[in-house]
Amino acid sequence: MLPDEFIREIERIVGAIGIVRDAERMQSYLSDWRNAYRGDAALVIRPASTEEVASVVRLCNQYQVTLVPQGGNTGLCGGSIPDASGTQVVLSLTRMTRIREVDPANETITVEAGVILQTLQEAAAEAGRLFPLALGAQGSCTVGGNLATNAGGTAVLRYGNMRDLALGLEVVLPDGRIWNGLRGLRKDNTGYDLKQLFIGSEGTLGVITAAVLKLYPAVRSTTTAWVALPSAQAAVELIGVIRELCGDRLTGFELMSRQSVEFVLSHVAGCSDPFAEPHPWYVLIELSDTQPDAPLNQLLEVGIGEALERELAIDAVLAGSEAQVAALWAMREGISEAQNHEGPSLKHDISVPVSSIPAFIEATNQRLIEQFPGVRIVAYGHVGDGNLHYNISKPIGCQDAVFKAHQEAIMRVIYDVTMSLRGSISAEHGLGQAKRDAAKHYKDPLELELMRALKATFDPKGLMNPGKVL
Ligand code: FAD
Ligand code: 2HG
Ligand code: ZN
Repeated sequence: MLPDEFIREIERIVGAIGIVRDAERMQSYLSDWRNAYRGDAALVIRPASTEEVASVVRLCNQYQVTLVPQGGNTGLCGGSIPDASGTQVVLSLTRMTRIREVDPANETITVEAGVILQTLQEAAAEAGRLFPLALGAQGSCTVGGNLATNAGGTAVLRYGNMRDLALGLEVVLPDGRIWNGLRGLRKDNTGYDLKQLFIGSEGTLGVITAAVLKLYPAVRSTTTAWVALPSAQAAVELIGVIRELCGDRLTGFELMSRQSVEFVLSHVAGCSDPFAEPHPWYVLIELSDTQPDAPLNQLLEVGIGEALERELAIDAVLAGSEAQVAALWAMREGISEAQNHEGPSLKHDISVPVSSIPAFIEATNQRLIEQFPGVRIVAYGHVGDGNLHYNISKPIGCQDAVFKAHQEAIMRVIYDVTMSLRGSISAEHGLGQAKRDAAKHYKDPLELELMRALKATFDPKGLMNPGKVL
């Protein structure tokens, strides 16, 4: 129970509009979109400015109340969900939605943490620029959440992840002080790069309230192809072919197993297989250019022609209209949702060197099929970044509880192979609560020790998102 005077003081800071106490209205803040994580909270606080965030955090520090920062609540590791105690406070940034500045000459945009990613993309487009982060949840995830998880998505290959796109941050520290690091500099070698500590820290070091982000020239032509492949090895070789031919115009290269596509075909309305026959693997390739009439179709046709000749590809279609482009991306972006219809999915967001993707798939598939007959392997993702979503659905007819009992053992197989290939157990989704214990097991003890030391320096009372990451 929070003391009455604490609640009165919070209400004085954010007003009645900035507080949610009603049990029903609180529900959407207490579980994630898959309903995989559920918690409880004493209060949801929704400040509207950096000053309000600072006053709230200062008060929480004074009363030793623990805080869970939350943006669009689309994270996949339960990082934005409070624990079950009912004593934590959810700090929602969704009312901080100002675009503070667009500076086209500096190619930057300064936005508050609650700005929805899609709104940011639209604001950049209005200024004749591109903000390149793109992911399936872009209609509801926020810039603060993107930064706090160092989100990746489908254009990392060309533009990098959120870490590469941020030039400056404004952060409310766990004691309520405001760090104004909103510098739009591409060069700044004045010691440690503090913003990088907050990026990817999943709300455990402070509350990100605003950021200066990089803009890029607007894209004026794109071409998109859906290619059927005989193997994951072919995908890795095909990236090389396309890259050599197209250089930086290669913007997206997304791999999907047949199982992934089958789930989409079964569950996502309006999707249809571009080919008459099923194939083991598919890639969605996107090229883009800043010139309106760049010869992207011809380039991609040459690349695919070479791939067909070398038997790296079996078949291919180039999208002939905006509607076809959207339909192909809908197949790719629909996998997450489609898999939810098949019961609980065990998510493993791994990365290995791109060259090791085939070895990873071969070794893991083999071990899983041997040890857990019937499991359905839904492997897909950003193969150009060496990042696979190696998700597992239960065998047909298996009870959820029976399947979930194998969760730990399945995870061990996947992460053991990942680590044997010098990979990572979280490529882009973070650790949250989902992978905190696995990180303890798989991360270098020295790295964990340094992380704990940083946490103790920034947040000595352990008030910021406890139980997440560490
Ligand atoms: P939340 O879920 O609200 O929070 C995520 C974490 O950040 C939590 O730990 C929270 O405490 C912290 N946090 C949030 N805001 C702040 C803040 N202002 N200050 C400090 N900490 C904060 N991710 C990818 O990387 N690539 C993808 O391709 C991708 N695709 C997705 C597709 C779907 C359909 C879905 C549902 C998710 C996908 N994600 C992807 C997951 C991704 O992490 C989130 O979509 C997004 O980056 C999180 O933003 P959010 O605002 O929803 O954050
Ligand atoms: C994607 O690339 C997202 O589609 C979601 O990162 C992955 O749901 C998943 O496992
Ligand atoms: Zn992804």
